[in-house]
Amino acid sequence: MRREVILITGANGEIGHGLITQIHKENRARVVALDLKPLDDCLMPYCERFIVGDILDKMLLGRLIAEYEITSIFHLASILSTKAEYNPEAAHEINVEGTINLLRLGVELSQWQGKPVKFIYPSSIAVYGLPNIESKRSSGKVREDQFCSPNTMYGCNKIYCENLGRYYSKHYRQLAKDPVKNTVDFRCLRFPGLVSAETIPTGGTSDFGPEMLHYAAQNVPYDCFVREDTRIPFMAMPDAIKALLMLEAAPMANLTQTSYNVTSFSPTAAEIEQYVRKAFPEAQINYAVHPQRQTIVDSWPADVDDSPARKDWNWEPDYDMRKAFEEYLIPAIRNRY
Ligand code: AKB
Repeated sequence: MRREVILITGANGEIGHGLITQIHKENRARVVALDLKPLDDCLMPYCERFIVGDILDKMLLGRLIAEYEITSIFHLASILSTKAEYNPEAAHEINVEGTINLLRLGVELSQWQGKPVKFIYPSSIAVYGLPNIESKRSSGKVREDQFCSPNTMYGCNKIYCENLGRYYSKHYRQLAKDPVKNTVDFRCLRFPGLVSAETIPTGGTSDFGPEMLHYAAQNVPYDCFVREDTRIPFMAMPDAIKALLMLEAAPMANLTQTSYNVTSFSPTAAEIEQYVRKAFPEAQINYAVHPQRQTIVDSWPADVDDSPARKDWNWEPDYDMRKAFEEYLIPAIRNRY
Protein backbone atom coordinates (compact mmCIF):
# COMPACT_ATOMS: atom_id res chain seq x y z
CA MET A 1 0.00 0.00 0.00
CA ARG A 2 1.44 3.39 -0.99
CA ARG A 3 2.26 5.46 2.07
CA GLU A 4 0.32 8.67 2.57
CA VAL A 5 1.86 11.95 1.40
CA ILE A 6 2.32 14.85 3.81
CA LEU A 7 2.95 18.39 2.52
CA ILE A 8 5.05 20.60 4.82
CA THR A 9 5.45 24.32 4.09
CA GLY A 10 8.17 26.33 5.82
CA ALA A 11 10.02 23.00 5.88
CA ASN A 12 13.43 24.51 6.64
CA GLY A 13 12.21 26.36 9.71
CA GLU A 14 12.59 25.36 13.35
CA ILE A 15 9.39 23.28 13.55
CA GLY A 16 9.91 21.89 10.04
CA HIS A 17 13.30 20.46 11.01
CA GLY A 18 11.86 18.56 13.95
CA LEU A 19 8.69 17.48 12.15
CA ILE A 20 10.44 16.07 9.06
CA THR A 21 12.91 14.19 11.27
CA GLN A 22 10.14 12.69 13.42
CA ILE A 23 7.99 11.63 10.44
CA HIS A 24 11.07 9.93 8.99
CA LYS A 25 11.71 8.13 12.30
CA GLU A 26 8.10 6.87 12.32
CA ASN A 27 8.39 5.84 8.66
CA ARG A 28 4.69 6.55 8.26
CA ALA A 29 4.52 8.89 5.28
CA ARG A 30 6.22 10.35 2.23
CA VAL A 31 7.13 14.02 2.76
CA VAL A 32 6.84 16.72 0.11
CA ALA A 33 8.61 19.75 1.55
CA LEU A 34 8.31 23.35 0.39
CA ASP A 35 10.38 26.35 1.42
CA LEU A 36 11.73 29.56 -0.05
CA LYS A 37 15.23 28.53 0.99
CA PRO A 38 17.02 25.28 0.08
CA LEU A 39 16.47 22.51 2.62
CA ASP A 40 19.37 21.73 4.97
CA ASP A 41 21.35 18.78 3.62
CA CYS A 42 20.59 16.68 6.72
CA LEU A 43 16.85 16.73 5.91
CA MET A 44 17.04 15.96 2.18
CA PRO A 45 17.22 12.14 2.63
CA TYR A 46 14.00 12.32 4.70
CA CYS A 47 11.93 13.93 1.92
CA GLU A 48 10.50 12.28 -1.18
CA ARG A 49 10.68 15.69 -2.84
CA PHE A 50 11.84 19.15 -1.87
CA ILE A 51 10.52 22.18 -3.74
CA VAL A 52 12.14 25.61 -3.56
CA GLY A 53 9.04 27.74 -3.92
CA ASP A 54 6.72 30.39 -2.56
CA ILE A 55 3.37 29.72 -0.88
CA LEU A 56 2.16 32.79 -2.83
CA ASP A 57 2.77 30.92 -6.12
CA LYS A 58 -0.70 29.52 -6.90
CA MET A 59 0.51 27.79 -10.09
CA LEU A 60 3.13 25.90 -8.11
CA LEU A 61 0.60 24.80 -5.47
CA GLY A 62 -1.89 23.82 -8.18
CA ARG A 63 0.62 21.43 -9.76
CA LEU A 64 0.84 19.51 -6.49
CA ILE A 65 -2.81 18.42 -6.81
CA ALA A 66 -2.12 16.30 -9.87
CA GLU A 67 1.22 15.00 -8.64
CA TYR A 68 0.53 13.80 -5.10
CA GLU A 69 -2.29 12.26 -3.06
CA ILE A 70 -1.67 14.59 -0.14
CA THR A 71 -3.58 13.47 2.97
CA SER A 72 -2.21 16.02 5.45
CA ILE A 73 -0.85 19.55 5.17
CA PHE A 74 1.35 21.02 7.92
CA HIS A 75 1.40 24.71 7.00
CA LEU A 76 4.39 26.02 8.97
CA ALA A 77 5.54 28.89 6.73
CA SER A 78 5.21 32.20 8.58
CA ILE A 79 6.88 35.53 9.37
CA LEU A 80 7.23 35.65 13.17
CA SER A 81 6.21 38.45 15.53
CA THR A 82 9.28 40.69 15.69
CA LYS A 83 10.17 40.41 11.99
CA ALA A 84 6.54 41.09 11.05
CA GLU A 85 6.67 44.46 12.84
CA TYR A 86 9.37 45.73 10.48
CA ASN A 87 7.19 45.10 7.42
CA PRO A 88 3.62 44.42 8.55
CA GLU A 89 2.09 44.44 5.05
CA ALA A 90 4.61 41.91 3.74
CA ALA A 91 3.91 39.78 6.82
CA HIS A 92 0.18 39.99 6.12
CA GLU A 93 0.68 38.87 2.54
CA ILE A 94 2.79 35.84 3.50
CA ASN A 95 0.96 34.90 6.72
CA VAL A 96 -2.60 35.45 5.43
CA GLU A 97 -2.60 35.31 1.61
CA GLY A 98 -0.22 32.34 1.79
CA THR A 99 -2.53 30.56 4.23
CA ILE A 100 -5.56 31.20 2.02
CA ASN A 101 -3.65 29.68 -0.91
CA LEU A 102 -2.92 26.57 1.17
CA LEU A 103 -6.54 26.35 2.40
CA ARG A 104 -7.73 26.53 -1.22
CA LEU A 105 -5.25 23.77 -2.10
CA GLY A 106 -6.63 21.72 0.79
CA VAL A 107 -10.21 22.14 -0.44
CA GLU A 108 -9.25 21.13 -4.00
CA LEU A 109 -7.30 18.10 -2.74
CA SER A 110 -10.24 17.10 -0.53
CA GLN A 111 -12.67 17.33 -3.46
CA TRP A 112 -10.29 15.51 -5.82
CA GLN A 113 -9.74 12.68 -3.30
CA GLY A 114 -13.33 12.56 -2.00
CA LYS A 115 -12.32 12.97 1.65
CA PRO A 116 -11.21 15.84 3.93
CA VAL A 117 -7.49 16.60 3.89
CA LYS A 118 -6.15 17.34 7.37
CA PHE A 119 -4.80 20.89 7.65
CA ILE A 120 -2.57 21.33 10.73
CA TYR A 121 -1.84 24.97 11.53
CA PRO A 122 0.54 26.38 14.17
CA SER A 123 -0.93 29.46 15.75
CA SER A 124 0.60 31.21 18.72
CA ILE A 125 0.27 32.84 22.14
CA ALA A 126 0.70 36.00 20.06
CA VAL A 127 -3.08 35.89 19.43
CA TYR A 128 -3.53 37.09 23.02
CA GLY A 129 -3.37 40.77 23.97
CA LEU A 130 -3.37 41.30 27.73
CA PRO A 131 -4.31 45.00 28.24
CA ASN A 132 -1.56 45.74 30.79
CA ILE A 133 1.11 44.10 32.97
CA GLU A 134 -1.26 43.93 35.96
CA SER A 135 -3.73 41.95 33.87
CA LYS A 136 -0.91 39.66 32.74
CA ARG A 137 0.16 39.06 36.34
CA SER A 138 -3.39 38.38 37.57
CA SER A 139 -4.93 36.45 34.66
CA GLY A 140 -3.62 32.99 35.63
CA LYS A 141 -3.88 30.29 32.94
CA VAL A 142 -5.50 32.08 29.97
CA ARG A 143 -8.16 30.07 28.09
CA GLU A 144 -8.57 30.03 24.28
CA ASP A 145 -11.65 32.33 24.50
CA GLN A 146 -9.97 35.05 26.58
CA PHE A 147 -8.04 38.22 25.60
CA CYS A 148 -7.93 37.44 21.84
CA SER A 149 -7.05 41.02 20.93
CA PRO A 150 -3.49 40.86 19.61
CA ASN A 151 -1.34 43.98 19.25
CA THR A 152 1.12 42.64 16.67
CA MET A 153 0.60 42.05 12.95
CA TYR A 154 1.71 38.44 13.49
CA GLY A 155 -0.91 37.97 16.24
CA CYS A 156 -3.59 39.56 14.04
CA ASN A 157 -2.56 37.25 11.18
CA LYS A 158 -2.69 34.16 13.38
CA ILE A 159 -6.13 34.84 14.92
CA TYR A 160 -7.54 35.69 11.47
CA CYS A 161 -6.09 32.50 9.95
CA GLU A 162 -7.61 30.48 12.81
CA ASN A 163 -10.98 31.93 11.82
CA LEU A 164 -10.25 31.35 8.13
CA GLY A 165 -9.48 27.72 8.90
CA ARG A 166 -12.74 27.37 10.81
CA TYR A 167 -14.61 28.99 7.88
CA TYR A 168 -12.97 26.81 5.20
CA SER A 169 -13.63 23.64 7.21
CA LYS A 170 -17.18 24.33 8.36
CA HIS A 171 -18.85 27.10 6.30
CA TYR A 172 -17.01 27.32 2.97
CA ARG A 173 -19.19 28.67 0.14
CA GLN A 174 -22.27 27.89 2.23
CA LEU A 175 -24.62 29.77 -0.13
CA ALA A 176 -23.19 28.34 -3.35
CA LYS A 177 -25.58 26.42 -5.65
CA ASP A 178 -23.12 23.52 -5.64
CA PRO A 179 -22.03 23.30 -1.98
CA VAL A 180 -18.59 21.84 -1.46
CA LYS A 181 -19.00 18.22 -0.33
CA ASN A 182 -15.46 17.66 0.96
CA THR A 183 -13.39 20.42 2.46
CA VAL A 184 -10.39 20.66 4.77
CA ASP A 185 -10.27 19.24 8.27
CA PHE A 186 -8.62 22.28 9.92
CA ARG A 187 -6.88 21.77 13.28
CA CYS A 188 -4.79 24.38 15.10
CA LEU A 189 -2.33 24.63 18.00
CA ARG A 190 -1.47 27.88 19.79
CA PHE A 191 2.22 27.38 20.48
CA PRO A 192 4.16 29.08 23.27
CA GLY A 193 7.82 30.00 22.83
CA LEU A 194 9.70 26.98 21.48
CA VAL A 195 13.24 25.96 22.45
CA SER A 196 15.19 23.64 20.15
CA ALA A 197 18.69 22.20 20.54
CA GLU A 198 19.05 21.82 16.78
CA THR A 199 18.03 25.27 15.50
CA ILE A 200 17.93 28.90 16.61
CA PRO A 201 14.71 30.87 15.86
CA THR A 202 14.75 34.00 13.74
CA GLY A 203 12.45 36.94 14.12
CA GLY A 204 10.39 35.90 17.13
CA THR A 205 9.81 37.80 20.36
CA SER A 206 10.07 34.63 22.45
CA ASP A 207 13.54 34.12 20.96
CA PHE A 208 15.19 35.42 24.15
CA GLY A 209 14.82 31.93 25.65
CA PRO A 210 16.62 29.89 22.98
CA GLU A 211 19.02 32.72 22.13
CA MET A 212 20.24 32.98 25.75
CA LEU A 213 21.05 29.27 25.76
CA HIS A 214 22.68 29.05 22.33
CA TYR A 215 24.80 32.21 22.89
CA ALA A 216 26.01 30.86 26.25
CA ALA A 217 26.91 27.51 24.66
CA GLN A 218 29.06 29.39 22.14
CA ASN A 219 30.52 31.65 24.85
CA VAL A 220 29.12 34.71 23.07
CA PRO A 221 27.87 37.62 25.21
CA TYR A 222 24.08 37.91 25.03
CA ASP A 223 22.00 41.08 25.47
CA CYS A 224 18.60 39.76 26.61
CA PHE A 225 15.98 42.11 25.15
CA VAL A 226 13.41 41.55 27.94
CA ARG A 227 13.42 42.22 31.68
CA GLU A 228 14.53 39.46 34.07
CA ASP A 229 11.01 39.17 35.49
CA THR A 230 9.39 38.59 32.07
CA ARG A 231 7.33 35.42 32.15
CA ILE A 232 5.79 33.63 29.15
CA PRO A 233 4.97 29.98 28.38
CA PHE A 234 7.61 27.80 26.69
CA MET A 235 7.91 24.26 25.35
CA ALA A 236 10.77 22.03 24.25
CA MET A 237 10.70 21.42 20.49
CA PRO A 238 10.17 17.63 20.79
CA ASP A 239 6.91 18.35 22.64
CA ALA A 240 5.83 20.76 19.89
CA ILE A 241 6.34 18.02 17.30
CA LYS A 242 4.54 15.52 19.53
CA ALA A 243 1.56 17.91 19.87
CA LEU A 244 1.34 18.47 16.09
CA LEU A 245 1.33 14.74 15.34
CA MET A 246 -1.09 13.92 18.20
CA LEU A 247 -3.56 16.55 16.99
CA GLU A 248 -3.28 15.28 13.42
CA ALA A 249 -3.93 11.70 14.57
CA ALA A 250 -6.85 12.57 16.87
CA PRO A 251 -10.29 11.26 15.76
CA MET A 252 -12.33 14.21 14.46
CA ALA A 253 -15.22 13.14 16.72
CA ASN A 254 -13.08 13.84 19.80
CA LEU A 255 -12.30 17.45 18.86
CA THR A 256 -14.59 19.99 20.52
CA GLN A 257 -12.69 23.03 19.17
CA THR A 258 -10.46 23.91 16.22
CA SER A 259 -7.80 25.87 18.17
CA TYR A 260 -6.03 24.43 21.21
CA ASN A 261 -3.55 25.89 23.69
CA VAL A 262 -0.58 23.66 24.45
CA THR A 263 2.23 24.47 26.85
CA SER A 264 4.78 22.94 29.20
CA PHE A 265 6.54 25.46 31.50
CA SER A 266 6.30 29.20 32.17
CA PRO A 267 9.65 30.57 33.39
CA THR A 268 10.88 34.10 33.80
CA ALA A 269 13.94 35.15 31.81
CA ALA A 270 15.88 35.00 35.11
CA GLU A 271 14.75 31.38 35.69
CA ILE A 272 15.94 30.48 32.19
CA GLU A 273 19.26 32.15 33.03
CA GLN A 274 19.58 29.94 36.16
CA TYR A 275 19.37 26.78 34.02
CA VAL A 276 21.72 28.25 31.44
CA ARG A 277 24.30 29.14 34.12
CA LYS A 278 24.15 25.66 35.66
CA ALA A 279 25.50 24.37 32.36
CA PHE A 280 27.57 27.39 31.29
CA PRO A 281 28.72 29.23 34.46
CA GLU A 282 30.83 31.68 32.44
CA ALA A 283 27.86 32.85 30.39
CA GLN A 284 27.88 36.64 29.79
CA ILE A 285 24.23 37.69 29.93
CA ASN A 286 23.13 41.33 30.13
CA TYR A 287 19.56 42.60 30.30
CA ALA A 288 19.56 45.30 27.64
CA VAL A 289 15.79 45.68 27.44
CA HIS A 290 14.30 46.57 24.05
CA PRO A 291 11.21 48.60 25.09
CA GLN A 292 9.10 47.76 22.03
CA ARG A 293 9.82 44.03 22.18
CA GLN A 294 9.18 44.16 25.95
CA THR A 295 5.77 45.69 25.24
CA ILE A 296 4.95 42.76 22.94
CA VAL A 297 5.81 40.05 25.49
CA ASP A 298 4.06 42.02 28.27
CA SER A 299 0.85 41.59 26.24
CA TRP A 300 1.30 37.81 26.04
CA PRO A 301 -0.03 35.61 28.87
CA ALA A 302 2.26 34.39 31.65
CA ASP A 303 0.59 30.98 31.31
CA VAL A 304 -2.18 29.31 29.27
CA ASP A 305 -4.82 26.69 30.06
CA ASP A 306 -4.25 23.58 27.92
CA SER A 307 -6.92 21.44 29.63
CA PRO A 308 -9.12 21.18 26.46
CA ALA A 309 -6.17 19.57 24.60
CA ARG A 310 -5.58 17.22 27.54
CA LYS A 311 -9.24 16.26 27.62
CA ASP A 312 -9.98 15.99 23.87
CA TRP A 313 -6.82 14.28 22.60
CA ASN A 314 -4.80 13.30 25.71
CA TRP A 315 -2.17 16.01 25.34
CA GLU A 316 0.59 15.96 27.94
CA PRO A 317 4.14 17.33 27.56
CA ASP A 318 7.09 14.96 28.02
CA TYR A 319 9.47 17.73 29.07
CA ASP A 320 9.03 19.97 32.11
CA MET A 321 11.65 22.74 32.52
CA ARG A 322 14.18 20.61 34.36
CA LYS A 323 13.96 17.71 31.92
CA ALA A 324 13.94 20.05 28.91
CA PHE A 325 17.23 21.67 29.93
CA GLU A 326 19.04 18.84 31.69
CA GLU A 327 18.00 15.87 29.50
CA TYR A 328 17.39 17.44 26.07
CA LEU A 329 18.78 20.94 25.48
CA ILE A 330 22.11 20.99 27.35
CA PRO A 331 23.40 17.53 26.29
CA ALA A 332 22.42 18.13 22.64
CA ILE A 333 23.82 21.66 22.56
CA ARG A 334 27.13 20.58 24.10
CA ASN A 335 27.50 18.15 21.18
CA ARG A 336 26.57 20.84 18.68
CA TYR A 337 29.11 23.53 19.49
C1 AKB B 1 7.35 34.45 18.20
O1 AKB B 1 8.03 34.77 19.17
O2 AKB B 1 6.92 35.25 17.36
C2 AKB B 1 6.96 33.00 18.04
C3 AKB B 1 5.69 32.74 18.76
C4 AKB B 1 5.64 32.80 20.22
O3 AKB B 1 4.69 32.48 18.11
N1 AKB B 1 8.02 32.16 18.55
